[in-house]
Amino acid sequence: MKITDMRVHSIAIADPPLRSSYGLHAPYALRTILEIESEDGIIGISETYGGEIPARTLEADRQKIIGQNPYRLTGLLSSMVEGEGSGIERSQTYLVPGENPLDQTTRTYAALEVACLDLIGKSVSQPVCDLIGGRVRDRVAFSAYPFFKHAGGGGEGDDLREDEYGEVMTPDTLVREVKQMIAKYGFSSIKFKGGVLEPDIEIEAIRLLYQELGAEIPLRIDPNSAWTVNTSVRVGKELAKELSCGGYLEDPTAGLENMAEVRKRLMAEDIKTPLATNVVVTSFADIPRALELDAVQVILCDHHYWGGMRQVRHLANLCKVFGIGLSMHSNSHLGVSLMAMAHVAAATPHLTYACDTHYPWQSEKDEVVAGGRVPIVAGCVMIPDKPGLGVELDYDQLAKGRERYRKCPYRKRDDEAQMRKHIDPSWERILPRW
Ligand code: GKR
Ligand code: MG
Repeated sequence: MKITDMRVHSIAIADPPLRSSYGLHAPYALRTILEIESEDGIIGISETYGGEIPARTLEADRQKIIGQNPYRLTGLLSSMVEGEGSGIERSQTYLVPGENPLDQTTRTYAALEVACLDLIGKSVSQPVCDLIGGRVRDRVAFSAYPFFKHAGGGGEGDDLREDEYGEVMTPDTLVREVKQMIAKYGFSSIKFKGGVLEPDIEIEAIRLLYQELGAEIPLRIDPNSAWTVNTSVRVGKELAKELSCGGYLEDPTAGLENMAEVRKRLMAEDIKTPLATNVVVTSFADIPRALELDAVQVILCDHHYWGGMRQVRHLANLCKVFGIGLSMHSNSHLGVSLMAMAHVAAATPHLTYACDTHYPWQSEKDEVVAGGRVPIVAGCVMIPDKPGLGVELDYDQLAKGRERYRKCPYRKRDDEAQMRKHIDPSWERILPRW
């Protein structure tokens, strides 16, 4: 089989004004949809980070891709799989995911790998999860992902989306947001994006969630490195009960050494809440030091920047050997990414937590998957009995996404600039803030 064509689509999708320690989400999130087509007309697809650079980088590899055998392509390109650098320069501490040049090739490789696997799956009539090792589950659990947010549902001008959750800038409204998400999607664990308001307010939000939902719903909080070591230890102590029922404390502070210090001080108080990360461990090269320091007890994988689905399965094996938990990270995305996440999760035995997903924040109006949004039922995505990723593109919807991209002024994610534009002209991302 030979690849005869490749199409790279830059699209924009409406995104609500969500807050994190990085700043504020823009009215549109950017994504790239990749299609590769074989000589017999089968099309493999994938979705990755958006904007100018990811699309340009994929285009730059066109000559290496056209004419290749999709079974061999990722082997031929395997020098791209690790990206460059490690530690703080490679981490997501200072750069939002998808904007670090040091993992650009890893991300490009992952997008190509997923599209090749989809193409192969479609040509041999097998689901992707069964090509990468075989499924260990048919239903993949995801967690609710509540954010503090300003009023608005995303989009700009006459292209506004419905504001399903309204303004959410207090613990009470956050609980309301979570209950709405649970009622709609049936989630049975919660990852709360903190690092936005004073730590005491975020502590109150977690306590309220615990009080309202009970100990059966695991809770996680992720301030994206916004806290000092002392604040992280204080929050860890104050929320020892609430986070210990299957939850974790995700990236409370910046840097492996600081994470290790938080862990040491919590353990000294007999608080065993695991520390999780998608910020300080983003490549295999980060793992030895993280283990040596006992800085991290849960890694959030993400095939989009860990170098694809097969690298995530290697990561899972490594985590199992070293007694580290594995969860999954997410950024704003559509159904192609959701299905890829579900397939790799389905084929990963050592996945010890429900996966993150931003999917509830996106709107039907922007979905590019034929047939509309991928259902999340009882908090889970089902692996359909269909070949490849199990989804096809809706080309009308894709064209609308391209048109939105053409019209909008955004070409990369810059949450700090959005914060200054809409909320506070003097805002700067200060780490640690509290
Ligand atoms: O969407 O604002 C956001 C999140 O903060 C995202 O950028 C993070 O990558 O979801 C992420 C996380 O778990 O750190
Ligand atoms: Mg995180």
